[in-house]
Amino acid sequence: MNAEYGADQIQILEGLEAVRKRPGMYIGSTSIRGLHHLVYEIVDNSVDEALAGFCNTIEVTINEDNSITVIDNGRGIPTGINHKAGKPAVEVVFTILHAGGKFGGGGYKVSGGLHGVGASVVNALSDWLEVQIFSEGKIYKQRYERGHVMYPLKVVGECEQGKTGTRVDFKPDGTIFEETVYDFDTLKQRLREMAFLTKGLKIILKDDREKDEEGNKKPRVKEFHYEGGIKEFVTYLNKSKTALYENILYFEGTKNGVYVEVAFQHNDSYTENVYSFVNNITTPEGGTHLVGFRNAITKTFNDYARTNKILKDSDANLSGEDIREGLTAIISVKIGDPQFEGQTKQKLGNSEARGAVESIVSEQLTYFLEQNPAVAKTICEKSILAQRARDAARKARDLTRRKTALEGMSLPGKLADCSDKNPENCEIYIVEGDSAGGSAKTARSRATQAILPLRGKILNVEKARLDKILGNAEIKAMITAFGTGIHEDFDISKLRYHKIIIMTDADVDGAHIATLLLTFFYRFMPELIKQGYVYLAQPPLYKLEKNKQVWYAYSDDELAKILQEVGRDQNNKIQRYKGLGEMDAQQLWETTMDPEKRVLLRVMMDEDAESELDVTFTTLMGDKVEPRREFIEENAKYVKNLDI
Ligand code: TSJ
Repeated sequence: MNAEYGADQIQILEGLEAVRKRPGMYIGSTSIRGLHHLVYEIVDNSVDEALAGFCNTIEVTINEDNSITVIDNGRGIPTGINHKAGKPAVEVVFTILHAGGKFGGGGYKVSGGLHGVGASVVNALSDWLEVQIFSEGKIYKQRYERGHVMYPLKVVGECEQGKTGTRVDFKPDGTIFEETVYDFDTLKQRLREMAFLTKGLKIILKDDREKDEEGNKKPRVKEFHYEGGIKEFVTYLNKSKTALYENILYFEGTKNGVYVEVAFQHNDSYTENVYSFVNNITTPEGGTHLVGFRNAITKTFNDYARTNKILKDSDANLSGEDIREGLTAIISVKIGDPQFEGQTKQKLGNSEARGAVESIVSEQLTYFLEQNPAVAKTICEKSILAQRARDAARKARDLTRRKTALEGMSLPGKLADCSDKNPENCEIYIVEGDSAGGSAKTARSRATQAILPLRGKILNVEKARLDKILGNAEIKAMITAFGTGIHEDFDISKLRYHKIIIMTDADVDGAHIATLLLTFFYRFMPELIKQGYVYLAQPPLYKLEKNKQVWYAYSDDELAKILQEVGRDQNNKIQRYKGLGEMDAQQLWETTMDPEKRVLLRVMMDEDAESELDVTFTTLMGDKVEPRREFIEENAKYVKNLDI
């Protein structure tokens, strides 16, 4: 290390030490989610380069040792001396907190979202990190270990004259992250989203850990490249649904310094699927851009319906909700100085974004509707049907509300409730079928375990309107048992059980019922899943008996292991459980319900790529066979546990 590095170094190390001391403050968490965020932080820089118009390909590789390589073909991080810091700009980027993008010429810098961090944070939280820059026929390189510079930036070789770009390799620090194994699908989903949001950009994801049957390296590769950008995003989200018209409505423009892009299409379902983004970062709590979009479509469709006598003078206005029934939409804005608000800083606050989205969408949508009267009519008629159903649903809901108020919250008759009244201690088993429900009632620990048996298949909420859903007995039973209410009435503090456990047969029908239940929770009480209250019970697949001893196996692998241990001979009896009903109460308790012995799977969702969850549900639950076949084919090879 040469003398120039001395003085500055002290201050720099203090900066990055702060990151290592409180990693959660900079990367959100040190869980598997934070581990994946490291990749997004690096890739964001390459996406910025693409947005500035200098890069069209990004390659991300998961290496065999779970280190990550990101390569782009942009201009390369500047290697010249940054005069303020007295060292190469690239070193500033990696060693000074929050330095990303504040150097060099007036490139269009739009990143800076949720955590507002960057390359230096990734560096601080990596065992080692290497950066290479390809520029003017040379390859520059610098290496860091846990944020410390190992040597000054140096030229390590030559490349073709015209080649430019940046390569970063890093290995997350195993003493900081709880988990260090990358999940291909998690990266795949977020990178696909990034590609949709940046039209023309090609993102390649490679997994170098994959082997073929003989154990030879056989990388898994996925490529995302959408010339249509968010228009193709909407097509993708609707692929398992039936669109109401062919067009994807697409509007774009810049106003008040805000670049606005919106794409949407209606399908024949009853759910609203609107995703909003700011600078390519998802805003799950919405914000001003979403409000602007909603205002614009509500006003424009009502104006159109009045002018064209689709709504008569005596008819009430269509509500925003009516117009958004079955709507799939992407709202993407790019803004220089995004302000995030709300509890989790996931809500856009800039007021200029509301006006920009509202005026661009109103103006261009009005024109579109005039040019496409058939599409306009289809949407208005669908909205009017939704309006009527909403009136019916309100009556149904008022009735249930009044009932609960009058009868003081009467619990469903089929529920065998637990005696403990502290929700933290309580769990509810949602059990497939009355017979298994009976065994579970006998087996349970009465103080803390409640049992709610459900009869047969439950209603697919993807395919029914609210009034019908709220009239369904099984759904009503769950809503009253949980105590939280639904949708805008939902109140997590009223939850009566802190574990909601789905217990179904370990077969295809059981998996289907579990998916139907998860779909219901996701659509009506998503916080239950987001906050980790929902679990899947794991009943055993096999029972093995030998010399009056009993073993249970929860997978084929486990059965093979047990057989190896106890020896395979005539007198051992293997029983394949086809359903929960084949177990008596004692067996059900021992294998599936005893908190000391059971295995529960907690249902989690990837909040960094929420749109994918909808695609998974609708692909699995929808009418279209082809997308479902594709999904299963693509995932069967890799998925052992189909988590959502
Ligand atoms: F910062 C980083 F390490 F996270 C990172 C940055 C990682 C990767 C894989 C790529 C990049 C990156 C940065 N790719 N491209 C750029 N571009 C610039 O930093 C750059 C180049 C030239 C100019 C200029 O004004 O001439 C400005 C910028 C911001």
